[in-house]
Amino acid sequence: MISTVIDQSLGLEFPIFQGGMAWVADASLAAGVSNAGGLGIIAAMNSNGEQLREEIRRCKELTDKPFGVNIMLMSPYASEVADVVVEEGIKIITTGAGNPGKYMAKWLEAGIKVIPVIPSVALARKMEKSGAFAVIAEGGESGGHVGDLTTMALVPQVVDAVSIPVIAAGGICDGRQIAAAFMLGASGVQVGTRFLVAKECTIAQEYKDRVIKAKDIDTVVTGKRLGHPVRSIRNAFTREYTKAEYNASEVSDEELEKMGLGTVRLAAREGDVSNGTVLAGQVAAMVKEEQTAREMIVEMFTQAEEVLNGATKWVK
Ligand code: TUI
Repeated sequence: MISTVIDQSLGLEFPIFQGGMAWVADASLAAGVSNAGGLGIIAAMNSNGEQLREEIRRCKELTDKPFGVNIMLMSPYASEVADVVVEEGIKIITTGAGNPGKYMAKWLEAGIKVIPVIPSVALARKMEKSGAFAVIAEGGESGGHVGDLTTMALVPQVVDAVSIPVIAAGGICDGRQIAAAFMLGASGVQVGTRFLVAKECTIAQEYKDRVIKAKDIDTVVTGKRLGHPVRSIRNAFTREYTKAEYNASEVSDEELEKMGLGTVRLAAREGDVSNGTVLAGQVAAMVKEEQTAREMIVEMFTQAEEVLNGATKWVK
């Protein structure tokens, strides 16, 4: 059995979080992961306050286990949903794509454990000072909005810099990668891409099929010019977007911004995996089959235990 401060303090069976994926992480997936012994997380990303409230209530019907809410700080609804989580008695919040500093006092006062995603040591330190319970150090292997550093380089640097627990994210989808994250000093892991093909995940079948078909070099990063780089699976949309992105004289920032609007929803909800943005991490190629969240988590942690138990084989 693998047990750390993360599962012990959050009331989980396994120290694993499900990433708060935009247009993906709804009550069905979050409850599925929580019922499987991990921490399911609802993405507030695409919701206004009332839509999030409804999703939280749906999740409460589907599980009596702890679950969290991820707040994407670039969302136009961030301040509205920041209040709804307090009103609905959410106990664990993760944040992404920004600094949650201005909401911290309110959340801490409500007794919420705040666990920000951070792409750098500086932000990890800042979050520790503001009262974060833990941080999620996310490397650029991950899908969606990415920082520059890799998980391998970022996690040990963050572990050295802060005294709160560190959860590793980016490039993790099997037990070897979980074991490696623990070796780097992490106390838990966050997994996104593998859960895209969970049975409980409600995205379009075409999206799941595209992830399962992906090869090692199939993900690309777009959006650097606008300051929010995003990793997704290469397709007609990323080819068009990249052409526009590197053609600054003919395509303005506003036009570029417009090109990306609605494309994550188009892929995830309508299954248009050619013209939509198929957000996924570099481990997409390792994701081979649809399984229940429970099957995935048990398989990952059984393998992590085997790997960790054999970890001294090179030590003479
Ligand atoms: O947030 C994510 N992943 C996401 S958000 C998202 S929605 C979106 N869609 C299109 C364009 C942009 C976003 C899809 N995937 N992961 C967590 C994460 N947070 N990665 C990197 C960061 C981050 C970056 C900068 C966190 C804090 C930060 O702080 C800058 C500052 O304000 O100091």
